[in-house]
Amino acid sequence: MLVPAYSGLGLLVNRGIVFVSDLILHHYALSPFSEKVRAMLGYTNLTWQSAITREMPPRPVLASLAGGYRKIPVAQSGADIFCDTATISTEIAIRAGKPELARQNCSEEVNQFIAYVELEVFFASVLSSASWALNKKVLQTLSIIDLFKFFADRIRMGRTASIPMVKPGDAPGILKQHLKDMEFRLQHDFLFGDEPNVADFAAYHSLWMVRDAGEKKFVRPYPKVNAWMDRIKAFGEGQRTEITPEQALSIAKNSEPREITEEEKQDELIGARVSISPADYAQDETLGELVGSSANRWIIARDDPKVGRVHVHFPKQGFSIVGQ
Ligand SMILES: N[C@@H](CCC(=O)N[C@@H](CS)C(=O)NCC(=O)O)C(=O)O
Repeated sequence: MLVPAYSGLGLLVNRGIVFVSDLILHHYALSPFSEKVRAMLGYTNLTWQSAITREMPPRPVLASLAGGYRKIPVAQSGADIFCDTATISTEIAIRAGKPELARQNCSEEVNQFIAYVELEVFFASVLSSASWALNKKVLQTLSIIDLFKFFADRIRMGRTASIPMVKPGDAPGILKQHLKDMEFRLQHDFLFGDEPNVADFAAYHSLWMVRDAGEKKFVRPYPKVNAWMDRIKAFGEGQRTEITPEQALSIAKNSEPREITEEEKQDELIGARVSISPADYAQDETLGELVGSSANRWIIARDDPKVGRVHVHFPKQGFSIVGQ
């Protein structure tokens, strides 16, 4: 059965109902944070359009849509562009009628857990997933030369980070401690109960990188973690259709950004030229005019010769804003 998103039927989401959504996801296969979103789209059984992007810049289409922001994934709905999985999750939560998929609707404990698994555990997992199996997968889309450029890019990203990065020698220890902790935590089907919330997807993608993408054995001794991962994997990735990045660009060009509410116009910086950037790593800035601000997000308007006006949404948490 097909029902439009926003219909209010979101509460009835189950395996049999497909929710039609307008979301486009700019992503690549081996991106763990993209896997987090794909798994959420699977759980909510939303329709979505997939625009595959390169594993590293230059990404000209994304530069037109999101400005300097360089992390992946980026989501899009017409001329609205969503940076960071925090804002993307909120968009999914709204469309699916599942508020527990947005971190601002979850407890402090859940938020602290997410902060830990998405920084320290994420980097420990990426470092621990290095393997020939992973290289072979990467080489399906990158040439050998690009593979070296990819490593150089990621080393540069680590060196310019403003947070202490996990040292390669510490990574396996951090990962093993996390796995023990997860095995202990998993007293129900999901981390915080019988239904998943955003924390499950936040914890899943790093371990997916280790177990499924890197094919490393770290997760093997933990039966509850394996069973939990299999449950999330079984959600699939929703109803996906492929489009090219250029098609996504023309969708943005032929759309108007959604209206900014009166409530979102109350910030004293509204109307100012600002730059917004992640505060942790890959801190490349996006410039524009601040047009909206709410408890959890900033929205800036930018004009690009290829797409015209777009609104770019950023979470407040983990990002910094500077007036120009
Ligand atoms: N806080 C970001 C983290 C995103 C992130 O680190 N993504 C990785 C890929 S999984 C990335 O952007 N790596 C650099 C790149 O792909 O250019 C989010 O939640 O979206």
